[in-house]
Amino acid sequence: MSKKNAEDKTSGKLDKLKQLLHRKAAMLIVLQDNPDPDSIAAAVALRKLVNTLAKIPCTITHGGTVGRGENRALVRYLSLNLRPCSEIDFAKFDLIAMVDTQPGTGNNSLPEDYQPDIVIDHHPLRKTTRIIPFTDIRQKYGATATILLEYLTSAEIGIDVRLATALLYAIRSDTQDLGREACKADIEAIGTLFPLANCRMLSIIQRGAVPKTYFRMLAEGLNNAYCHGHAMISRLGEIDNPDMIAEVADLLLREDNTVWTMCTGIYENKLLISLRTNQETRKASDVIRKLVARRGTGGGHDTYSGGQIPLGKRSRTRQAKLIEAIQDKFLKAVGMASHTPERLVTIKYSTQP
Ligand SMILES: [Mn+2]
Repeated sequence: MSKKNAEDKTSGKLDKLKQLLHRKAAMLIVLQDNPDPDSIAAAVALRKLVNTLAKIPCTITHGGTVGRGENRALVRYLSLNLRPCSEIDFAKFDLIAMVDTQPGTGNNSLPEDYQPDIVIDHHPLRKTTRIIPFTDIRQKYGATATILLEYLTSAEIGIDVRLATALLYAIRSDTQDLGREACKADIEAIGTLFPLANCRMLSIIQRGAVPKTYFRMLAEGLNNAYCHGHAMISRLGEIDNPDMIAEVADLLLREDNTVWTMCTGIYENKLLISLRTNQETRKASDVIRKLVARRGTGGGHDTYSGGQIPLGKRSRTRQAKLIEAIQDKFLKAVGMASHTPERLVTIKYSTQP
């Protein structure tokens, strides 16, 4: 989409959005579970848009937890009061919006009997999203934050330093500094946001403090990593920070010969799966759907995706069997099933303080 087309599209959508906001009293913004910087920033931008256009108060909610140290630092910096979905009376809101996720993906906690009025996202359009009154799905965009920035610009709404910092961080983190699935609009957005943002704060957020468990899980992730040809698999077992599997999958993908990574972990009685790839022949979003087929839900982008499988009453042994089965499926899907696994690192605990 050219810049002019994108601008026309956004301004048309903005008019439609204004109509939808007319005479509404309260909006609920639903994020993905365990929200990442893109969903957090997109929500804050939508809140700003809705507050300014129609003076409608907004509540932002999500399931799961904000796990990653960087994301917690971002939430603190924004003085954001994120509410857990379990505390929300959904019937109280006459408008429900979803950003950076869509209904029925399995990665958000909007109850099934509620439907959003607004969905703004950059994940592939889902069939169930088509019936939503207001949608803006731009799969080519590297971040939902970029879409929201276009709305703010189109509505001529000023962007304060906190919002600019959050949006900048969102785009940089979703696109890994424009190296992953970024389009021209993301590059332009970064150009707009850089002079407005607090880059010192951004650096503080990115190097945010992490608890000791972070290093324990990281060590476990490395210790459990096995190379199967060009694919690498690791598992974390029971985790208290669901973002950790994405972090390990990202880290392992940096290995010279690795083109696919998978990391799993168990959180709130669900098996969580993160996939990463740096090749272009198979999409990570297709592979994850194959892995979770009939068992759970999954989705994502060309090069990164995630899925979840409810564990129900499975015993430990059956949980381990499930993980084995998922790993086998993964290796088959990426053509690495015939390789003998090799440990990535052997940690010798010989050095004593
Ligand atoms: Mn995103």
